[in-house]
Amino acid sequence: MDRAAIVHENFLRRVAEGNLPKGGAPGGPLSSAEAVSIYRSGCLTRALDRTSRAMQAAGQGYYTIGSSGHEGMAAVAAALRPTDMAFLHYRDAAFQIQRATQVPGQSIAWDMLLSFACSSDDPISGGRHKVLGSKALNIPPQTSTIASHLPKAVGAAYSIGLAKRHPPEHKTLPDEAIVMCSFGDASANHSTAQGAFNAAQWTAYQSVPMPLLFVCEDNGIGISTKTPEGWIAATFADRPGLRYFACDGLDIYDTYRTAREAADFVRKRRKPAFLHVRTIRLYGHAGADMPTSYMAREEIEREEANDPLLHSVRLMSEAGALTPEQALAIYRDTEQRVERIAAEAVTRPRLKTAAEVMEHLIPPPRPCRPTNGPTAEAREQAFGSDLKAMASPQIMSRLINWALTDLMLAHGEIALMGEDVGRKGGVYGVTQKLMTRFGRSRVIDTLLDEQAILGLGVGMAHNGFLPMPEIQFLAYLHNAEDQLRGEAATLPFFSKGQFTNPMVVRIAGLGYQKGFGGHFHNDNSVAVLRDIPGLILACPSNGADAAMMLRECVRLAREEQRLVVFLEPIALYPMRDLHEAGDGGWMMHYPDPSQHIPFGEVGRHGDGKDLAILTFGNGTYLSRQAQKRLEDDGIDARVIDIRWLSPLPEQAIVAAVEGCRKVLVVDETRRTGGVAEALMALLTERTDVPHARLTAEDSFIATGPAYGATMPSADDIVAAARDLVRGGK
Ligand SMILES: Cc1ncc(C[n+]2csc(CCOP(=O)(O)OP(=O)(O)O)c2C)c(N)n1
Ligand SMILES: [Mg+2]
Repeated sequence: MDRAAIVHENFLRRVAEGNLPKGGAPGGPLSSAEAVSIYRSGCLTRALDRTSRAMQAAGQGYYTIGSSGHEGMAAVAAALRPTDMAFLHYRDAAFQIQRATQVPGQSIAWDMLLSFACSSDDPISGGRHKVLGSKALNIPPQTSTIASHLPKAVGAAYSIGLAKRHPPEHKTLPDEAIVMCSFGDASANHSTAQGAFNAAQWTAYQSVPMPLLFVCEDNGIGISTKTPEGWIAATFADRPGLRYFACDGLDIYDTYRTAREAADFVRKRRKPAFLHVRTIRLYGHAGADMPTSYMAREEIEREEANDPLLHSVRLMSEAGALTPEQALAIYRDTEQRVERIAAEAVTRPRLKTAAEVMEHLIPPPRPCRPTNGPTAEAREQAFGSDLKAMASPQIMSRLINWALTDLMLAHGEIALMGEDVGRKGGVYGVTQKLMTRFGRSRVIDTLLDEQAILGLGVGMAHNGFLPMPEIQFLAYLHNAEDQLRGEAATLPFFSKGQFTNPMVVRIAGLGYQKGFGGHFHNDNSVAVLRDIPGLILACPSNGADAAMMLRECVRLAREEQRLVVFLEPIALYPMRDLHEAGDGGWMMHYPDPSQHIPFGEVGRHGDGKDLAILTFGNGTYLSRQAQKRLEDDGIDARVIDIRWLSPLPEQAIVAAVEGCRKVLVVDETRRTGGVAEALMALLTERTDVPHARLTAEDSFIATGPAYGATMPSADDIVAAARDLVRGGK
């Protein structure tokens, strides 16, 4: 017999015999009605676990990670409000079921069974993934990546205080709400989790509001690896800025009382707390896992003897809330009800085609209040003497700074966050004066942790803000990349677009800083960003474009709820001249705030027909230099700045090279996995024009005199263009 069946039989037998496990007396504020409600949620959790296994065995269900042993989480839900956003551990069916009792109009068993069946009727993911989650219950769906939801829980908690002072148009959380996130004991060790605890503590330590309840469900094991005895208490009981609470998760009275205390502490003091719920895991990690292969049978049976539902039956009986006979009847009724509903759920439609699966990769647009932009007085006050400087052309970093200023004036929901973005104004001065202009709560000097920075953005977006996190250098995105790849980008997919985290992530990157910094300050690889479904990657090549593209990126995030990465070529921030010293050819006038470059529109310089140079970023700058030299050679070239690196503006690119005899792709990213691969494929598939590419080597970047040796230079472009045009290839 499998362990799920054994636990079930034990329950029936022991309740009938009155052979219930010993434990403390029921105590605390839990009312009888509430205890019964929590017990019902536990029974439903148990029945769903068993049914999910039966469905899988019948080839009709696809998910068996259970919540059995963790039924006490229903008592945690009862201690919270449904408006407290909850980022849940995958074992928290009981939490979600109990929360459903707090919100009218829910059909939780039906909803969960639809998700086990991967039916397209599943209200949270539409059959895309088995996730807990519900819009009505304020439970955003989670990925399977353990702990990756904790950084955004910190962000969502931070957002509540800020939203009280600067309410964003799309605010979702009430001022008195708190945020809850839960995770397992093994997950608590993950560096992502540790980063989130630290970020919450670091924030609270400075007396900044951080109403966040961490809930650790300690069943003593992660798949097959035991957590050292006492480890969670030893490492969390005494951390600065984090109040520790502990309860017995097998006892719904104790769990409810302690969770109430913890929630009250967080709600009143606006400080984070850590609730340690000691629990057990019944029948292994998931359906396919055989705990007997790594645990002694006696140990497994000892745990099974401590079934939390048996504890609840005893406790409720002692409290006079419910007799064991009544408890047994509820258990049986629930089983039968779930079986009936499951029989119906498996008949519901499932996703079939790629188009159906992909329907929600891109979030839906949302209505936004129209804005006429800032008043002249507001601009005068914010810009001060910069207004005069607008009369003359400026370098790119300054134009981005002005664009950010205008955008922040126009949209109160924009907040910037990153390392050194505030007081210092960024490593390259791009965010200078913004903290003075908009205050510390909208221009946030964060701690040094990229996961925390992106998590802050994702979480704040859950509460209606339009975050613009900054990653100081492209190479430092990689340690935190999952916050974009696994978390932010998947959210609309997992939730049918019901939850979104629109934001514009600014990243300073790419190479060509003359001899400064070496590889980590000149990272020239964007492959990790280009294959993320739904993510928009923009890369300007000059200041005027940067300002107009940034406005479009903010519009895309604000109105279309898109996840956008704005890649700023560092080497072009201070660039003044184009062809010769003093020509000022790369300085631009600040475009009027009404001007945008629409998503997918490419830039074009010249309309020569001998050659089209297809490029972006620094490549545009170098190709413009090459273009002039080629002209002297009698080669008439046009330079096309593709601007949008993902998704590629395919139509616009094909149109822009039309009528040209040859196309040269100039790509400063690596030969392998670089943008040129996609451009070459596009030209092959969609045009008859002969084409070639000039790319960076598959190398890291050197510091010192060889800084540019592995990337295309203007000389290289000229040589490659001559070869291509004259070689008749
Ligand atoms: C980042 C990451 N690494 C590995 C896994 C595979 N994995 C799934 S659950 C799990 C164990 C988690 O144990 P714990 O946090 O104690 O939760 P429990 O399952 O015991 O409730 C592991 C290693 C994962 N999902 N995510
Ligand atoms: Mg565990």
